Order: sequence, then C-alpha cells, then structure tokens
Amino acid sequence: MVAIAMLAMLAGAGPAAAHNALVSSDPEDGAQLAEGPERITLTFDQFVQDADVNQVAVTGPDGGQWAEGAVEVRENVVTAPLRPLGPAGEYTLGFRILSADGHPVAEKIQFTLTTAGTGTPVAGATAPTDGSDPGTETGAADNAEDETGSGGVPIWVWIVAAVVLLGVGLTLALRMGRNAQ
Ligand SMILES: [Cu+2]
Repeated sequence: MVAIAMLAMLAGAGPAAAHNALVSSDPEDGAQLAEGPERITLTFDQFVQDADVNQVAVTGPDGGQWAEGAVEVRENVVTAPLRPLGPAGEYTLGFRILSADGHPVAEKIQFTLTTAGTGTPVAGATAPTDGSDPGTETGAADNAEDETGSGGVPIWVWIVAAVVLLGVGLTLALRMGRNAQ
C-alpha cells in the first residue's frame, strides 16, 4: 500500500497535476439561468483543504455581492450559500481554495441570469474598486488592520521609503565616484 501511495505521489508530482483543478460547478461556466441555485457548488479533481483562505464571491451586474455565509468543504466539493438573485445580467463567480498540495488556486467563471429576480445583494458590500475603500464593512476593516504596522503607518510605506533611500544613496555614490576620478 505504501509503495502504491508513493508511486501515485511521484506520478502526480508534475507541476500541472499538482494543483486542484475545477471539474464542474453549479452554476456552470457560461450558464444561462432563469433562477439562481440556493448554493454554489464547486467540484474539484482532488480534495480541498478546509482553511480560512477558502472564499467564494458572486458579483452581480451592478457590483453587488450575492454569496453570503460560510464556505463549506467536503472532500473535493466546496459549497457556499447564494442569496436569491436580483438584476438580470452577467454574474461573476470567483473562488479561491486551498489545494490538496497546499497551494491556493483562484479562478473565475461567469453565468447569466436571464430573468430578473426579487433578491437583494449583501448589505453594504460592493466589489472592491481601487482599494481606497475606508472600510465600511467588517471584512475591509480587518484587512486594513492586518496591513498596518506600528504607529498607524502601513508597512508598505516603510518599504517604499527604504527602496527610495537606497536608490538615492546609490546615485550619490556613483556621482561621487565619478567626480573623484
Ligand atoms: Cu500546487
């Protein structure tokens, strides 16, 4: 049994075979629906790790969010509750899941709602635009805290400052070296 398992691992160790691949979904990519399903179902070729990074988002034609609630993992099947849909048009289903091999996999599929429903999107949640959202929803506020270092200055500001200073220092050093000759 161990030898077979090891052979299977070796056979599947190629980079293409390593990541989870989406086998099927409900709704399907490119589907035309008169009504949305109660939940999104994503089926993969191998098991998905149950982790906090697993996310499913459904963005409507007006930018509203329609997936709400916990993402559930059962072996190779991921499900997420879907609200009753609203405006007719194209919906984008985006997901990020943790592969069996530990790598995150993100993909987008699209489906079209042909008949407008009476549903309403998740309150206060709109598709992220340029990242300047002040964080009216709790998720955005959490993210802002994560990216903030001590003193309320985001870490990236220090990194940019360090890179700029390094560039200035190198330029000065080069000029001084040239003048000295
Ligand atoms: Cu991988």
